[in-house]
Amino acid sequence: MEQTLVLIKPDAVERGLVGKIINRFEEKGLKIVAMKMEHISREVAEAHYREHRGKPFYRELVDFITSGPLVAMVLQGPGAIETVRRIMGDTAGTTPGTIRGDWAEGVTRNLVHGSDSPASAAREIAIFFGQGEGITR
Ligand code: IDP
Ligand code: MG
Repeated sequence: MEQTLVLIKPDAVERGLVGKIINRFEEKGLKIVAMKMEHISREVAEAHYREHRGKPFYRELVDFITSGPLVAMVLQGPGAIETVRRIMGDTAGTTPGTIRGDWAEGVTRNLVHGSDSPASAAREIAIFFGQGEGITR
C-alpha cells in the first residue's frame, strides 16, 4: 500500500470543483485516509514547494497557493503516487480525460497537486498532517 499527498488547490475550491475532483480519485479506488481544509501560510507553501525556489514561476506559485483555502488529503492504494499523477494529468493540462486536461485554466491555476515520488510523498504528508490526524504510518 502506498500513500500520497493530494492538494485541491485554491482555484478548485473557488470554482466549486472539490467534489468532482475527489470523485475521480475515489471512483478509481483510492482511499481517503486523511483530509482537511486549510488556508496555508507562506512558510508552509515555501516548505512544500522548496524544490522550485529560484525558478521564474516560484513567486506566482506561492502567491497562488496561499491565495485562499485548499483541501489537503492523503490518498492510499497500490501504486497511489503514479495513479494520482495519471488522473491529474500533465502540469500544463494538455491531456483530455484528466482533471487538469478537462478543467484547468492554465499552468498556475491547474487545480491539483500530487506527490511525484515516495520520498516527496513522505516529506509532503509530514508538512500537512501530524501524528494522530487519521493516518496510519
Ligand atoms: P506538477 O504540479 O505537475 O508536479 P511541478 O513541476 O512540480 O508540476 O510544478 C509545481 C507547480 O508549479 C505546477 O503545478 C504549476 O502550478 C507551477 N508551474 C510549474 N511549471 C510552471 C511554469 O513553467 N510556469 C508557471 N507555473 C508553473
Ligand atoms: Mg510537482
